[in-house]
Amino acid sequence: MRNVDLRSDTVTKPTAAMRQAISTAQVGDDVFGEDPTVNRLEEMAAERLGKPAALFVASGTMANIVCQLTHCNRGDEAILGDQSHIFFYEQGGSAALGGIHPRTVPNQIDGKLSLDDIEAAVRPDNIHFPRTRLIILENTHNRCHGSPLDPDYMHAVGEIARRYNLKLHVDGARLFNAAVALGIEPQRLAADADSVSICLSKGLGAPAGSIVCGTREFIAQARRARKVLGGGMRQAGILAAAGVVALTEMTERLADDHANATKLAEGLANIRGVSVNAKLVRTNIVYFEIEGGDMTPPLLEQRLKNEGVLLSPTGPSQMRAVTNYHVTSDDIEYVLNSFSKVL
Ligand code: TLP
Repeated sequence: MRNVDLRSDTVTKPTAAMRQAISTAQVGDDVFGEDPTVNRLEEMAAERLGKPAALFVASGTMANIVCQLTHCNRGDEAILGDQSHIFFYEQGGSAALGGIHPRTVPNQIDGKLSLDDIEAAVRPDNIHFPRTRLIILENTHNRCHGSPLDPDYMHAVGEIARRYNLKLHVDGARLFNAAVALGIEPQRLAADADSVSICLSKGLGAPAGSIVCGTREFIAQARRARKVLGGGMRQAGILAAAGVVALTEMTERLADDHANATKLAEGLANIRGVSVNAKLVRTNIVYFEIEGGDMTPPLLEQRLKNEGVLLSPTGPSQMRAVTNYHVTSDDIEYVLNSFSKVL
């Protein structure tokens, strides 16, 4: 029986080239700034994102909290989407650890926040109000069909941030997916951001790690935030070595994941009992609804598991499938056949 794991792109295992790079990595104490492989990865990432400096951190969640702690003081307010990963899936860490007040505005279906909503959420100076400090965008947007946000939109939000003297953070866990889908260099999507995070351990396949990019001053402060969170990782070059391979060898092939996701969505659209809008699928994430009958996401999850197909329930009638480099076009056909069989 096949094993097709579509629960997330986080399930990807390191490639042979990564394991090779790990085994020969030069390392040192990164808290002293002496790990040559971490330093190299940070330089590479900063260059790819068009920022002066970068910081290697343990995870996407750590990247986001490090950036928020660096931009905001306790009691400051951050404007972010009501479907954003930071608001939805990070335990309210910004409030719990940073005393940062989240001000949500609705995410549109394509992951954007309306410019009017953002502007209306900026607080005037008033003794009753928290101080608005930060705007946060997510690109691609996980819970909004993996939609890529385009550079014109990023720029328009950047203009609002500059007009009101706010900072802009971009949760770019899948920024390379966005760049590949839009056919542009990733730095165009980072140009308006004061900080941008990217994940190495999702579609890019590294075993762990994310990177934060920004100005030298910002990264110096972010390094302090990382340390207080317990993220000073010493001989982290062992992990960074895989990250170097991720950035050099694994970005362009994301187009294959996107093609497979489209194939999956188009195939699912023809299966009775499933509803999906294949036009919304532009990267590697497919959300679909289960319609009618007695079928529920946990039941379908179990039946597909019996066929060797893994995916995640994400709501009362919603499920998510995420393509990744272990999943071939042939696997997608197998998955579609499995759906037809069990539904
Ligand atoms: N997303 C995971 C789950 O947490 C939902 C997934 O399977 O998609 N930003 C975005 C946009 C993310 O999608 C994720 C992980 C993170 C941040 C956090 O990254 P990690 O898991 O490395 O802390």
